[in-house]
Amino acid sequence: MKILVLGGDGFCGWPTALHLSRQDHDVTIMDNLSRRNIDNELEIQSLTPIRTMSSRISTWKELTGREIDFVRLNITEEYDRLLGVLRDRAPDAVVHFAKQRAAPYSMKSSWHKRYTVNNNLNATNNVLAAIVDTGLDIHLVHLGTMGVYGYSSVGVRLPEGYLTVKMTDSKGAEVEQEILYPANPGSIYHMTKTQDQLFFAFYNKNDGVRVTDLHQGIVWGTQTRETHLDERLINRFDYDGDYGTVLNRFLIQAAIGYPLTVHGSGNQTRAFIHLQDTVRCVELAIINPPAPGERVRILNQLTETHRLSDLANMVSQITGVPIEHVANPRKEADANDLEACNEGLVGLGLNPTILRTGLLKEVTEIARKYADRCDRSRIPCVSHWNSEIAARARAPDDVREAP
Ligand code: USQ
Repeated sequence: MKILVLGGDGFCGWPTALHLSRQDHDVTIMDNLSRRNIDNELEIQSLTPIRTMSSRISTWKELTGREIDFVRLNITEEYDRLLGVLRDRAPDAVVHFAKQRAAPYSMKSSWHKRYTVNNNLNATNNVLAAIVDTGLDIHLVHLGTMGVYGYSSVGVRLPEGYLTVKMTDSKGAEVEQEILYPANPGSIYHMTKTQDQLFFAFYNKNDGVRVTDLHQGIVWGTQTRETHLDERLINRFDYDGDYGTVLNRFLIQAAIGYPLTVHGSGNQTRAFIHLQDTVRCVELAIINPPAPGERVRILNQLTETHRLSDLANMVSQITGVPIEHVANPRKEADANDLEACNEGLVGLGLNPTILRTGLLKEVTEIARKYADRCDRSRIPCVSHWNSEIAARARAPDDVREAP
């Protein structure tokens, strides 16, 4: 198949592009390299030494003989070029990773809120409008988030995107309808993902665009079978307070002997998936597109759920590094239950990587190996969700609330 990977330079996009290329798909990456520019803005670097895009692509060709094309393009701002590339390549599928994907970054300031909204929403709308303009039947596979459902305990297994509701009509009869599960975002970033869902529903209803929206949990791990082939293909690893996600942060913290930073009680429960399973899920979504006329297909992309304190305990037991409960910089429930259906992707053939077996390998192969590139001063989370939380963080220790 011909596949365009938007955001193919990023943490999930790069390994996905390689995986699809290895499966003999004809892959083009489109990216504006914004993630590398954000590294410059934040004065931070990936723990792993990532190479330039041209070096990545030439290494891949040298090792496998396969070509990956690269188009440097900002899909939020360069609509005509985006449309031109879509017409020219006529892909069967477009995978859409091209987003500002960090919740703390999206909450840093009003500038970061506005950037995240402008960038993410216009990116999605432009891709959909361009697909319609081509007149081609292109399947859009989007990387959404489990965060669209929110993290309040509801006591039921979260469905895959849709919820059946019953209402009473004016004559007293019961009416049943299937609606998108009520959106409940916990950050500006997550809010853009909830709005993406409305774009998909509209373009699907109005123009018949075929869309698969993958509601992904928190990704852990760094390498996939393909990025592992050569150090020049290595994937990025973020550990800083803005871009590092929780389990990968615990892994590098353990590697450098930094007490594991559990926010608040640690009784928050979240969904997780290993990066190797991410790339497999995207492939499964591409090769099993929705039928023409089918509504937006929503699949929950997670393999496990864990309480953060259980995760921290697991890493602490493996490495002997202690846990520190720090004041939570986010406005989020201090404790929640989470159960979610993932039968869709399992039914298509996903065979999950289990966290307990992969953790130690990740600590030794990545975190310890590159520990000398870690800047300890960038570990604390300095993005506070609102002014009250920021003021509390600035207060002297003796008046600060215990977590
Ligand atoms: N947390 C800690 N300690 C830390 C960092 C985070 O306890 O050092 C906590 C946070 O307070 C939060 C949880 O860990 O309760 C998850 O935070 P995270 O930074 O790992 O993940 P999140 O901000 O939710 O976002 C990440 C990705 C995003 C993706 C999302 C999936 O950056 O792109 O959409 O995971 S999900 O969480 O399922 O919505």
